[in-house]
Amino acid sequence: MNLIQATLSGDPVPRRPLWIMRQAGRVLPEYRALKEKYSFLELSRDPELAAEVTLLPFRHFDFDAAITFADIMSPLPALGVQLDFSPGPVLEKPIRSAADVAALPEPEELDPEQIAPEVAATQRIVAGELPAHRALLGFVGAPLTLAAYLIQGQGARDFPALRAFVYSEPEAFSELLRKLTGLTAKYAKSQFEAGAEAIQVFDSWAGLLEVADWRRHVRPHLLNLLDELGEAGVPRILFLHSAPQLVPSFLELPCEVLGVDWRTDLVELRAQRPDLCLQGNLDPALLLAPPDVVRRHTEAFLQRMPPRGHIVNLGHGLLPQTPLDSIHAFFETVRSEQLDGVRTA
Ligand code: 1CP
Repeated sequence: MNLIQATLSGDPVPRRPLWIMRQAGRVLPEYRALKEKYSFLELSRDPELAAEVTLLPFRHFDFDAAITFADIMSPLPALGVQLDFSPGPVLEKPIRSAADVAALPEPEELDPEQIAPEVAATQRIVAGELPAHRALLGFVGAPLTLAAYLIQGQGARDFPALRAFVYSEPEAFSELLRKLTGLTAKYAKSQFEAGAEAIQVFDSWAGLLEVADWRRHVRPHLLNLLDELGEAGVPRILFLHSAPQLVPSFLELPCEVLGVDWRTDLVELRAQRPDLCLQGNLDPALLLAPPDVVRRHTEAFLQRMPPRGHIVNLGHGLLPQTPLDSIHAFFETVRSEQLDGVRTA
């Protein structure tokens, strides 16, 4: 059993598990070298290459988990959506009307083997190569976060096109989230079957709507997704970013692990929910500071945050310009902690 599994099941661990969001990508010199030869789509659609990128971080750091190299938008071609990356996702034709939503296929019509089959293929390769002490994680985008890119057409500050769509076409918005939920549930289950030991649900843009609108339009679909994964026995890591107003609501959603960004006090969250595994959550920008500053803040964080049921991570993905020296300082500080026999849940 690896440390992530032990933490999830409440077994004693010698230290807290550690992985970092975006550990496989742009901070690594080997990744940047591959990007000279291949586009993101070429890398992510070739299972051999994607498996190689998934494993690249281990040349530098003995993390406790591998995160599959893919993108939250990877399953969308199964809905007939054409995508490019520059560097973030860009849609040829954003979804802007009820008719656009109606034209998307029903989830029941989707063959799971046709939803980003390269991702399961990547995971089968990685699962065969990963030593048993490391966990393989899969991931999906949460329905709202996927809808944000689909409607806006690309990343944007606060996604105004998405918010306008919720006001002008609330029923079509709900239909869109229903279809994305069906797609995402099938896709997550196929990753689990291919060897992913847990699935992280990235709700990177969870906080775009006011709380009442989120409750009415978004929560039911997110709950359906989490319930469906729970029924299939898929361990769920639910991550929300940029949504401090929703942390209390997310605490009530069914998941095995809740991950939050750096704006939320993880120690307070632990006090509220002693039973739930928590993931995170130092500020990724801390790793732009000199290594001794990284070390000092990481030590202080570990001292404040009780170790039981804690998976160490940053509060969001590594920033592209993060120096490897700072990742080393973070990694070494977390790894040097010794917790003989602490029960983790
Ligand atoms: O370690 C890894 O890099 C793991 C693989 C991974 C993951 C987990 C990639 C590769 N993307 C993601 C998830 C992802 N993609 C999220 C959720 C996590 C988060 O909030 O950061 C989101 C919001 C995206 C969308 C996306 N894809 C962006 C952000 C764009 C924006 O303006 O909002 C970007 C830049 C991409 C492209 C992408 N995906 C992954 C990489 C390495 C890249 C960069 C491509 C390149 O190298 O040119």
